Formats: sequence, C-alpha cells, structure tokens
Amino acid sequence: MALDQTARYSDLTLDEDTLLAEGKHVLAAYKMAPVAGHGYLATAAHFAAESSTGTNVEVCTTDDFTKGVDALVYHIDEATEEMRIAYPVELFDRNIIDGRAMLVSMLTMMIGNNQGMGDVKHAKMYDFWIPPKFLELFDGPAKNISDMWRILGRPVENGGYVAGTIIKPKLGLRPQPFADAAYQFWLGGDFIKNDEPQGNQLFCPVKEVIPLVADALARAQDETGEAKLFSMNITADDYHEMCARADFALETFGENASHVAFLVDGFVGGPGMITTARRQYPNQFLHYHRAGHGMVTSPSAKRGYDAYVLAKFSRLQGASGIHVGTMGYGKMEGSQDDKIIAYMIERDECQGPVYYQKWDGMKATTPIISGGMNALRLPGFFENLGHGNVINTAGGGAYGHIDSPAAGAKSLRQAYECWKEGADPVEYAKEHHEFARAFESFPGDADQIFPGWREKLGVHK
Ligand code: CAP
Ligand code: MG
Repeated sequence: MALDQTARYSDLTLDEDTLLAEGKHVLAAYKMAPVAGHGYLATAAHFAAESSTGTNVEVCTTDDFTKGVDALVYHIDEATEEMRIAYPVELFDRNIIDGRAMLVSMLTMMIGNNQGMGDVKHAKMYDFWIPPKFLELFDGPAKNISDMWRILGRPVENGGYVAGTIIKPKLGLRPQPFADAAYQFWLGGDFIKNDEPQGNQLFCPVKEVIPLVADALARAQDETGEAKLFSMNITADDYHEMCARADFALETFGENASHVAFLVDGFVGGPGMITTARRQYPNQFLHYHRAGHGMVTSPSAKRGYDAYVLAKFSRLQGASGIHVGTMGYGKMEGSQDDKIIAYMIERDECQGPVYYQKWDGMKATTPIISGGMNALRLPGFFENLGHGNVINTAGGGAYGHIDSPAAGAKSLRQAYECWKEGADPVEYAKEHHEFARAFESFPGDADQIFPGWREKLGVHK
C-alpha cells in the first residue's frame, strides 16, 4: 500500500489570495487524473512530494527545515481534474555566478518525475504564477519587436505588422538559390527567417550562404530604400557551435549586424540553448522557434504543459519573440481563444486561465504568427487578435504567390492595411493588385473565406 502523504503534502485550508499576497510560492495549476483505484488527494499529495522534497516513502534524513520547503497541494476539484500546487520559492535552483533564477530548475520539479509516476494517469500544467521577487531574478527579453520597428524606421510603439517569410523549400536549396529567394522576398517584405531545420547542411554551408544572404540584404535595402531583417538559425547541440555560427553572422553582416536576429529551436534544444543565446548575444533579437512542442502542448496530449505555459516560460527566459500559433487561421492546431497566449506575453499584466500575472515592467515577448498563413487568412486573424503588432512569417503565403515572392510579401502587407482600414477584402482587392492575385494564388482559401470572389473580381478560370 502506498504511503499516504496527504497530511504532509496537502493543506486545503491554504487560501490562494493569501498565497498570492505573500508572494513566497510559485503557484501551478494542472489537469491531473490518478490511475484507477488511487485517491485523488492522495495522488495529488504524492505528486507534490515527488515534485519537491519527497519520494514514495518516509526517509530518516528528513528534518523540520525540509518540511518547511515541501510543495503543498492547496486546491483540488476531482470533478474537473483540477489540482493546484504551491511551490516554495526556496526550492528553486539559483545560479552560483549571479544568483539569478533558471527555468530548467522549475521544469525539473514542476514537470519532472511527476510526469511518469505509477499512480498518476496523466498531468498537464495549464497555468502558473511567478511572485514579484522571484520574477525579477529571470533575464526576461533584452530586445523585442520595438527594436525591429526602430530599425525599420517606424514608431517604437504600435509600429504595426512585420511582413515576414521563411525560406522555402524547408531544405534543399544551395547557397545561391537560397540567397536569391531571400532577395526576391525582401523586394517586398521586411523579415526573413531560416526554416527551423536550416543550418549548416553540406549542400548549403553557413560559410557560403551567409555572405550571400548578407549581400542580398544589402542589395534589397539599396533597391527598396527600406531596412531588411534576417533571423538566422544558430541552433546546435554544442554551445561553441552556436556561438561560432552567431559570431560568423555578426562579422559577415558587418554594418547590418543589428538587422540579424538569432533563431533557436528552443523546445527541442531546451532552456539552456535559449539562455545561451539570450546571455551571449543580448543585442540581437532572440527568436524562439518551438518545433516539437506539439508533443506535449497539443490539446490531444494530456501530459506536460500547454502552448500558453510554453510561451510564458519563454518570456521569463528572455525570448524576444516566440511562435504562438495562428489561432485557427493557419495550418497548425489552434483556436481563436489562443489569443490569450499573445496577450500574456505582450502585456505588462494579464489574466491567464487561472492566475493574474503582473510582469512588473519585464520587456514583452513578441508574438510570432506562422504556419500556413497567407494574405487571405490575415484579415480574420487580425480581427480576432485585435491588433497587428506581430511578426508574421508566411512561407507558402509568399513563395506560393503566383507572381513572385515580392508580390506575396506585398499581398501580406496589403492584408494588414485592409484590416486596419476596416475594408471588405474583396472590395480592397479591386484596388490592390498583389492582394487580388493572392485570391488566385490560393483559390481554395478564397472560396472558403470569400465565397463569390470570382464574380466580384472578374476572375473566370
Ligand atoms: C511555417 C513553418 C513554421 C511553422 C511552425 C513550417 O511555414 O516554417 O515552422 O509555422 O509552427 O515549417 O511549417 P509555412 P508554429 O508558412 O509555409 O506554413 O509557428 O505554430 O510554431
Ligand atoms: Mg518552419
């Protein structure tokens, strides 16, 4: 019979408002279900034990101080599989080099062994709260979209939509075709990212392609009279490799080095990779790509944590921007309610699913919108979100435009202008060629979103 740890690791008399006011705990809300035959509170208490000071049996070395830093279950609702735990801030590991906090310590406890316990059927964190005095120990973002707006020559407040793309195909371009694709987009758009797997493949070595991209950026700036931005993937297992790529890029882009963001595949790479980029290159926009996150964040996954929690983690770590999905308007999983993810990382305070989080002036992390987007899908997206102060990267939406990548870029920007003016997209298309040609580029989307568009735009094939 398992040890009943309820008495030690739960206290349902704890008042959440008091815990919030005292600010001595990180609070976390999970959807948890015990394995059949295991009591709900007993399993929750065991979960809290394993996530803090305990194991499955009493140990002789426990003393009173130990018990003082136990994580405590302070709320359960078996009917809704709701479990909330208070983690004393003292539990979390601090850097010896500067005394600051680290995300990996939170992960290894709050979403660590508790993910594989024999009495827990599944548990998934869907909100957490950081008290003010602990929040200030996290790096937070050094740069964000405001720094991009400054480079683009826009107001640093409400500077608006950043029209971006991802060099497609995802892999397989050699250096010259890669740089040509970048140049073609930059003739109409603002921002280009590497696709998340693009790095130093033998058919497209960094040492060959980055100089060509830097030249393409410079020529596109000269040609358009506009600043251009590039987000380079520096993801690598080895810290030294990451830095070698980053250093090479900064040296190669030279006078345009401030136009370079660094992209890190932060979910598969892990927190250390994000913090390496954040701390080694604080002058560069840190672009958090979350490829792989779906394995835990998908609504079909019942373990780990959701996309909202991932985005909130990324702001603590200092991501300048993180992909937040397309809220039901693109190709990836998502719904309109996912806009709360954007609001939580871009505002200075926000009500999450459970906790109201104040960020106390920590810089915002910019929502990055990507995944199956094109000009036709954007007006509805902006209407749902309520603003366009985002970075959008549309790969298919640019390189799939029937005229050119530059036309694709212009169609994206026109979609934003259309929404800002509150214009009917089909009417707007009559006066904006590239946007109109997006209807012909993506006829399936056009038919679904704007039925009857062909007659209205005089398109007959
Ligand atoms: C989008 C993308 C991004 C996804 C990531 C891709 O390309 O480059 O990686 O958006 O998803 O590889 O699919 P398209 P998320 O624009 O051609 O779809 O942003 O949800 O993390
Ligand atoms: Mg991609």
